[in-house]
Amino acid sequence: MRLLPSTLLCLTCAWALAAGCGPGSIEGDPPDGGPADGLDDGGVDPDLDDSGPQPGQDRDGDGLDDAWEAAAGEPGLLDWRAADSDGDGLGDGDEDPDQDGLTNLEEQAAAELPWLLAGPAPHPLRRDLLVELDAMQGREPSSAALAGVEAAYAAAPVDNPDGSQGVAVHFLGDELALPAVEFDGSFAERQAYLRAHPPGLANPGGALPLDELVHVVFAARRLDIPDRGGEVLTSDDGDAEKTGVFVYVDVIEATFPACERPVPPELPAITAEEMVVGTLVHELGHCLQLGHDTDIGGGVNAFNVMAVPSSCLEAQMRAHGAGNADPLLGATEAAFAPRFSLDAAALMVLERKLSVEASALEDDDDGYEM
Ligand SMILES: [Ca+2]
Ligand SMILES: [Ca+2]
Ligand SMILES: [Ca+2]
Ligand SMILES: [Ca+2]
Ligand SMILES: [Zn+2]
Repeated sequence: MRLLPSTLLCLTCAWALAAGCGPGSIEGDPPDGGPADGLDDGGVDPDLDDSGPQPGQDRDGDGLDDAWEAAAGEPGLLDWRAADSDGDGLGDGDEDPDQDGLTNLEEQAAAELPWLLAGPAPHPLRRDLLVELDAMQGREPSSAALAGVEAAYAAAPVDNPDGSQGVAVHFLGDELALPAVEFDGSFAERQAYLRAHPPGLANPGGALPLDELVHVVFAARRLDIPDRGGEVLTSDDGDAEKTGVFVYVDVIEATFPACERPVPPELPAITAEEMVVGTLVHELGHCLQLGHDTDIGGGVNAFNVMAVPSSCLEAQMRAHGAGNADPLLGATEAAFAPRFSLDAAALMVLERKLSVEASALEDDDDGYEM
C-alpha cells in the first residue's frame, strides 16, 4: 500500500518540524515542502538532484551516507534526497525496512565490522543475521563450515524488500582461542560463561549493533549429556547476556563421520564438518524463534534442518537431502547440504531473535513449530 503523494508530503513536513529538522539543518538548502515542490516528489529536496549522491556526504541529514542510500536501489524506501523517504514520520536512519532487527543506521555501521568471511556487506533491504563467534582452543570452525552456514541461510526461501531471497549471515570473530573447559551441565555455569565473553569491540557512540549479535560459542562438551552436539541457552530472568548457542565440537568429532551406507542406495558418510554446519544452522534457527519440525503442521518433514533425526536415514535426509528433489521441503540431493523448508522460513523472526535484545522464545520453551 502506498500513501497518496499529498499525504506523504504532509507527513514529511510534520516529522521535520517535530524533529527540529527545519530550515537550515541541511547545509545551505532551503527546507522542503514549499509550493515549488509540487505534490509528487515525496518530500525530496529538488536542489539535491543536480550533483547526485556523493560518498561521505549526508545532504538530507538523516545520518546515512548518501551514496550508501542510493546504492540500496529503492528510492521509495531509502532516498538519498529525503530524510524520511516513506513519509511516515520515522526518519530513514531509524527505519528497518527489511525487518531484520537492524535499523538502517545499524546496517550502515555493521558494514564497518571486521567480518570473518568476505561477502556482501549488511544491506538495508535484505535480511541480515549478525553472529558473534567465540571458540575454545582447537574448536574454531573452518571457513568452509562457516560458508556452509551462510549458504543454508542464503538459500532460505524468504523474500526481501529489494526482490532478493534469503538471509545473509555475517560472522564476527571475537575470542577464538579461549581455554578449553568442559561444562558440568548446570545452567549457572554456562550462563556465566556467555556473560563473561561479550563482544570485545569498543562501540563509540553506540552506533555498532552489538546488541543484535547472536552469541555463538564453539565449545568442547558438557559432561552430563555426553551426546549433545549443540544447544541454545536462554535465561528465565530475561537476562539476554546469558543467552546464546553452544556447538559441542568434541561430541561431533567423536561421533562423525557416520551414517555411511555401502549397499544400494549408497549413502556417503555425514562428515564432522557437515554435522557442525547442520548443528549451527539448526541452533541459529532456534534463535530466530523456530521450534522443531513436529507433526503439528501435518507430519514431520525430515528434510527440514529444524527436524531432529532419530535414525541414520533421517540424518541423511536432513544433511544430504537423501531422496528429495523439492527445495521447498528443505535439503535436496542436488544441494547436498542442510536447508530450511518453506514452512520453517516463513516463521523466522529476525526482529526478535535471541541476542542481547531478547532471551525468550515466543511460545514458552518451544518457539514456533512447523
Ligand atoms: Ca543521507
Ligand atoms: Ca520513514
Ligand atoms: Ca534492517
Ligand atoms: Ca539488512
Ligand atoms: Zn533443536
